[in-house]
Amino acid sequence: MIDDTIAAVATAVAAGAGSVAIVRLSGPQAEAIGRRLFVAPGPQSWESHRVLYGHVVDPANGERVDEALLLLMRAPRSFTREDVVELHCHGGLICVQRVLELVLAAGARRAGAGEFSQRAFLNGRLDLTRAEAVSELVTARSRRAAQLAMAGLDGGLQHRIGALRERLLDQLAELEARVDFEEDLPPLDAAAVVAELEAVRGALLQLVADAQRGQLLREGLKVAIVGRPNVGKSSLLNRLSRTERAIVTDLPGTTRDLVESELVIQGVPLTLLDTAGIRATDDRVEQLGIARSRAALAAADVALLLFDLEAGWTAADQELREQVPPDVPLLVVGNKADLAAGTARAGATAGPAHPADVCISALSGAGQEQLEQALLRRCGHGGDQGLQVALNRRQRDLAAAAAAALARSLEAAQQQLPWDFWTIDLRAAVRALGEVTGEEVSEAVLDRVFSRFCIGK
Ligand SMILES: Nc1nc2c(ncn2[C@@H]2O[C@H](COP(=O)(O)OP(=O)(O)OP(=O)(O)O)[C@@H](O)[C@H]2O)c(=O)[nH]1
Ligand SMILES: [Mg+2]
Repeated sequence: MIDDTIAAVATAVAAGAGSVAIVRLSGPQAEAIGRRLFVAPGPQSWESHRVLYGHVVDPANGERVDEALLLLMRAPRSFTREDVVELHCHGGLICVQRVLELVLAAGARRAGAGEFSQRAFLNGRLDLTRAEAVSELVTARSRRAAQLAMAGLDGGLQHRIGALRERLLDQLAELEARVDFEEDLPPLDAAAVVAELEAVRGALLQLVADAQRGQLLREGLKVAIVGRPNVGKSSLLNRLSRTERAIVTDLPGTTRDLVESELVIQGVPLTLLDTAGIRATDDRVEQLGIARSRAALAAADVALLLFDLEAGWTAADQELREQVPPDVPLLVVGNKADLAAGTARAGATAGPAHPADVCISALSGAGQEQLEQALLRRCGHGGDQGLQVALNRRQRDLAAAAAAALARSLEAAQQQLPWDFWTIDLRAAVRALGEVTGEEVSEAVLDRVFSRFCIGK
């Protein structure tokens, strides 16, 4: 039983930003604390789901701390299914922090990360997949990621995983009955059980594969732009991100540090990294920058190797290409197509003289669209048509574990082992799926899941 009242600022907090900020309380004392701190003039009554107008007042000295609205939502008709009070204060930093301090002084406890959602889950308002979807919706970096989160919030994941788990439970019940009462029951159609386990395993493997695409939409990818000095890496970063983030000059060795820029291409969030041009140099600062370039290359999800089409594909470019770690997908891009003759037109791919996957001009923008397409393809993004729900990492690992357990169960079937050998792994699969939705989940796991949420959610 939860008997304390938690409070936190539920909106983003920044100096001078946002005209309204919300302090949210949840728990048995929420209304009492609200009544202590909030003075509503005139004949306004404290009804559930009604907005009151008034002031937050410091009970110690009667000082008006903020002009605010108060929204009372009595249990169980609230996000947490507890009594909830929201104080809609003025935004920024000062007012809202003072209001929160008063709320804490009046007996509420500062909420931990994800604690409101955790209560909503514990009180049966949300299953675990929906609670996670709330967090994903808040942190979505692209429109598609937000759409997937909304699908999760609508229960798309819970239904799918729940239905697969039910099917396994049906088979488990049949098998376990045979373990105990084989002679009293009609014989079991082993082939039908195997077919059903295969079907569920197939559906799980499909969900795991789709998770990869969802991951991309959700978390985005780190793309490191590398190449020799002066080939136009910084110009390309500026072009793709439509900013003047990086300094561009005609001097080789301009960029010394990593420059990061976030962008969204066709709904996929990407983090672009501009790096120092790689070459042999005696300049100490440049050497340090180049070390960072190499580290960025090693940590990238995709490497974009840029070279100068006017100068052509040189031995130094080839050397760099060989330094790209074999596990980092590579896109070779020829730049300065406006200066190059012949086949190196913007948008064109490899010609006899160069191995470019695509040619562009960072200066004019020609070939940009082809580059973006090629980049998404290299990221493994084959379009997201048909993707309605996507598991997050935690859910994907559990679905994969369930599929693996089913494979072991099917192996026991193939070897015609007794029923109880089938059930061991089948039970493990059921448990893993129960952990996805939260039906079978330990407190430690729950704490880990919710601690990734932001405060106030
Ligand atoms: N004509 C032409 N010039 C370009 C193009 N892209 C970049 N440049 C020029 O090439 C020079 C170098 O560009 P940067 O973007 O600074 O090159 P960089 O690869 O970041 O260079 P470092 O930071 O020194 O490694 C600048 O004078 C740019 O204006 C292009 O597509 N066409
Ligand atoms: Mg540069």
